Amino acid sequence: MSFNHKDIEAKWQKHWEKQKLYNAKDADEPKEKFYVLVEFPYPSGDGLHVGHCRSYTALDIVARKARMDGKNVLFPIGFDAFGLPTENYAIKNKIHPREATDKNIANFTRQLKSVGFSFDWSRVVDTTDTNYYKWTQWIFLQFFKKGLAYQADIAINWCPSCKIGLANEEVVNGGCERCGTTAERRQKKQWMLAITKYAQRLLDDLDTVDYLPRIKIQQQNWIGRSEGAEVDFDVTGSEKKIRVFTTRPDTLFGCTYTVLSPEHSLIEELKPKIQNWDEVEKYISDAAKKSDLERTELAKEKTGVKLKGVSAINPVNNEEIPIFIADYVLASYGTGAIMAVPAHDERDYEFAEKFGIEIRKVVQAPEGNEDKCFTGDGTAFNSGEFDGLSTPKFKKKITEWLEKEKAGKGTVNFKLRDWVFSRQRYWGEPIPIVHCEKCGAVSLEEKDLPLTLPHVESYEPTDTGDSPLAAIEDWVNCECPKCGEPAKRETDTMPNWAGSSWYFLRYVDPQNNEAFADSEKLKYWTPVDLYNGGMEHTVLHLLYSRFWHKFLFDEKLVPTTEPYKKRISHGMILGPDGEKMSKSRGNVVNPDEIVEKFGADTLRVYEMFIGPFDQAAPWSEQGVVGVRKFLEKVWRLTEKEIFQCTDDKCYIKVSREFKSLVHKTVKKVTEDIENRRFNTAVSQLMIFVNEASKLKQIPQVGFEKFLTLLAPFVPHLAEEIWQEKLGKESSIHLATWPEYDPELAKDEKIELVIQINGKVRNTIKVSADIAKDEALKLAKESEKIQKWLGGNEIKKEIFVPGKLVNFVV
Ligand code: ANZ
Ligand code: ZN
Repeated sequence: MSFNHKDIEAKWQKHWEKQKLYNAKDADEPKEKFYVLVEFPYPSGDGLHVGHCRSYTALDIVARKARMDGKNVLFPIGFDAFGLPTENYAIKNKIHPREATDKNIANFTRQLKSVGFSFDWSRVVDTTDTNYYKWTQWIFLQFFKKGLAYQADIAINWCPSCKIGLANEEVVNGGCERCGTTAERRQKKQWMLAITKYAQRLLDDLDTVDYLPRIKIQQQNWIGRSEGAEVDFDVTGSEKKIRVFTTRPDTLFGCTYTVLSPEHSLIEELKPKIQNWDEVEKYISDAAKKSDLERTELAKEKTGVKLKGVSAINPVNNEEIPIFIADYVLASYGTGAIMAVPAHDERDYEFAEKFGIEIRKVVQAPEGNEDKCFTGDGTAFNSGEFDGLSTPKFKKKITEWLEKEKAGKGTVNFKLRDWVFSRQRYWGEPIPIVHCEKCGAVSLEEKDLPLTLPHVESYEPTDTGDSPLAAIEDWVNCECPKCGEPAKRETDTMPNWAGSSWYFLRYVDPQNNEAFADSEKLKYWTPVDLYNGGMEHTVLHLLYSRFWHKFLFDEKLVPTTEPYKKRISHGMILGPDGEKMSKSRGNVVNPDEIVEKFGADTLRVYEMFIGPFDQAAPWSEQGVVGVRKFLEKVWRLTEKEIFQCTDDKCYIKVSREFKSLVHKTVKKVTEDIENRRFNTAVSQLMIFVNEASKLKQIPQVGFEKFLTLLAPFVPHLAEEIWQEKLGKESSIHLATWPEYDPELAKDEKIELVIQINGKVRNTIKVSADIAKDEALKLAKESEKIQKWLGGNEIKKEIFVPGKLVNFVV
């Protein structure tokens, strides 16, 4: 007998929606709040991805359990709908991006509902809704008022194919993140957000949040803090100085040349003195064509040109040294100039070898660790009065000396750059600024927000690099809000990352017209307690939204310094071939088909069972079938006699082991959900069902506990059994999470024997039902076994459950 998933799922989805079962209560609720957040999807034309379902199911389980634990849960959803894919789709299919977005959102909504996620649908946000982006624009104006949104004429990364400026974060391996075309450099006037002003706090406050270690590390590396010094080198026959940034001021005595980046402004200033200007000019124009990545790659052959007719003076020994321009020095980092120390820096070493420049050692490696280019810490020599100092001590001393001599100072540098906030495209939030000849860049008044996107006929990007908005004269031409004279609107729009930088705040109070959210509601709900999302968003969305949040905190508009208390990440679901799913590979699994054929409950359990939540896993149709069979087995349990009795004593009728299994299952599933081991929670539920299937009669107390554990994973089927088979009058999702007796849930321990080539070499105490992988792992890790193995390769691993492990070497 199989169950009819289509009827069951549709029936309960309708029922829950009517009951508003999953709507969060507002701030006056006495219950403890719990805010669970998933990254809202980009509603692309491709529809929901099984990868969305993995993340959403996992947090749905967490949210459902939290409700059963008695918490007031906020588990919202929305749509991050501005951006290029929709605009490109609209261009190609000749439909308005608004229309395309509405269509895609409707499709996503249908799909999300069909999987039975317990989202609070009364709080949906859509970043392209004027009631939403009004506040995105409003926040931008607060940045502008504080001078943190500013315009700059800068070299930006430009994708010649998408015809769009790219933030550094959007350039992957030198190419456009979306289409892969090699990014070029272009000078353009851009709106910028001063995220670098927050660099230190973004770094420091990582200590106050609970993020996965790999997420923290990625953010730290991206922010890239370097301590060092700036040192001024005089230029011969000139008033000008070359200011360099170095993390190794202790190597100053080994500096044998200096390098300016090809974009350095000093080059133009020194032009009258430079004797080989033609050569210099050619080198500069060649360098402009290369991306930063190409230029800094260690393996790349070093190139450069010596500036003939000028030299620099090393302040520590007054030595005259050559000045080069070379593209391995970037304009955008430090001061755009370096002091080169070939003996202790690899890139300088290569360069010096090629150009025949002196390589002078000044750091003695410890224990004669003789390398041709030693880059570590050591002891100074060839460094005058500083000889004998250790690297850290020398750094401190020389920095003091530089400050005393007014030849430099200690300083800190960050890799993080200000955020390029302009996009020359249509489908984004208009930047609410007017350009007036007299008053300059003037902000719209808050009462004039939202500044809505005008309807246009053509969204084609222009070759001039201007936004399509620039062509709509009656929109562009306006009055200056300050002086009333004719003025022009800003025609750039915001990047896709704008709307997602604060959406979690809007969920708290999505209909508010007076503020982006009510402050009492913010106080109750924020910060987000648990946030899950893709690793690919660690340095973009996650850092941007932390930055906005800190700014809003400084403006006293949000109550916490950090937006998210805890951040976790899921692994990707790969195609059945083990490759990333993509249309071109033809290995995409459509969740609609799985829901249709096997049911949402099966899809959910399968995606949890597929493997450890944080690791990538390939799709397997066979696995889906297996999970469906498991659910049918659950269904068949209801055909047994489920006998009622009021207390635990009724287990006696069945067996004591079964009672213990119930308590063990409660313990395991509880702990596994808390630690996001969804796959092993499912395994335990399967063990329970296998055992229960062997019984003729099942005590209802145990069965009910099992059903409540099952409910977050299998919400529809559990509800059907709960209400229709057990005759309960209210939803299982309002039931209380079961408790367990620790005594009964205790694992039985056994002595696991570990053999090598059949000889007993050790025993370890483990739980009786230890799984193979775990047993092998513990066996290998045991010290005695490591000794016996002595690095020999294991040819075969044998596991006898509950008894022994044998390694054949
Ligand atoms: C002299 C020196 C000697 C350096 C030595 C290193 C080792 P991080 O740690 O990433 O901050 N540098 C400075 N500005 C640069 C630029 N615009 N483009 C390319 N390289 C630049 O790196 C700082 C080091 O990178 C600096 O310290 C400088 O080289 C180089 F034994 O100065 B160092
Ligand atoms: Zn004006």
